[in-house]
Amino acid sequence: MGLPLVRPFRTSFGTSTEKVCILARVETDHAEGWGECVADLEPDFSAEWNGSAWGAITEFLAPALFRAGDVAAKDLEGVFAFVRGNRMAKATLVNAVLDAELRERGVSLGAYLGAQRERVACGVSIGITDTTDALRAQVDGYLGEGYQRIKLKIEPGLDVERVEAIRAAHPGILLSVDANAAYTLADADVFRRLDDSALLMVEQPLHFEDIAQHASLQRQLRTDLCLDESIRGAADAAAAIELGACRIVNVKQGRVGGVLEARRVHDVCRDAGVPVWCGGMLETGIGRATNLALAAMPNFTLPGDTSASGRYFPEDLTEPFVLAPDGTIGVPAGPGIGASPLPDRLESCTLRRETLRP
Ligand code: NPG
Repeated sequence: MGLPLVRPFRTSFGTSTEKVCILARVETDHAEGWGECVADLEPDFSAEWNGSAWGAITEFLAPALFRAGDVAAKDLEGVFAFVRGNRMAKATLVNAVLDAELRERGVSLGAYLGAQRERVACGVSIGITDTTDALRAQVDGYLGEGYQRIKLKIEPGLDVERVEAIRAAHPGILLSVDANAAYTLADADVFRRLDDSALLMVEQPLHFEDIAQHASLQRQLRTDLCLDESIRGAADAAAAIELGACRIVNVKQGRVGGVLEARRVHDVCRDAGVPVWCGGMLETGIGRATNLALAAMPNFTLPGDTSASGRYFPEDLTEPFVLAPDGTIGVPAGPGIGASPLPDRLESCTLRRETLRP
């Protein structure tokens, strides 16, 4: 058993009841660093999953890191370039090595990335519920806690009416939907109907490889489309924007190969006048600390999915991240990601451990 979730999280591709992830702890002569892999138990959100990430790290990436010797984090992407894809696995080590480097220098990840705020605006992503009443109750609860934006997961058949019910109950809130690629262009009518609900955005309606189809759908809608799964890095972001496939981008550092590439995605979008926000993958406090630093960069102008620890876990792996009543969470100010696993907590939920040496 991994970390139990406070409630099951259902998306159009499946239901999660626990969090099981790989954590990399790198040790240098001077410091340790932590990186959390965002892959999950199954290859459903993306092609990567815990088994593939474990294999990529132990068989290819860690040996390449050791062969490279005294390598700086900024050069790691080059060291890993011989491995195609496997971005979640690469992100784990890039982030961990960068964390160690920054801890040694006494610099916070936020400062390193050019973060411009000490607190970030937080939204919450709500899984598909059995009933509309249950959804309304969850929305009310999260708004009461202060969350600044509500995102509803949708799937075919559980979309327009659900959204209309929430919009009717809360006319003024920032509201968005996320389809996790569950629709095709033949469903365009669903999204035309959603145009009347004044959504902040519709996230990833179509298959992740359907960039041209997203552009076609965007031309038919007033509501902004946002891409998540489709954006594997800065080049994808530039192409999607140029083709008119989206007007907003969800940046998940784990999905694009780590915080260094995430910064490039941020920059490409900023230069094109496209706002970004920080996505989430039900991360523990390690990944959450990383995301909070990223979300403090200037072009993260929309509230992200960086919710408080208590929204996910009865007990986090780190000291919990807490939402202030104004709907913000503080960016860790300590060196590196500014958070570490609580040793007893980590020990009690570790399922498998492997030590790799040069
Ligand atoms: O708050 O961390 C969070 C979850 C936000 O909805 C969320 N994540 O499709 O973006 C997503 C979804 C997700 C969760 C995807 C887990 C994959 C795994």
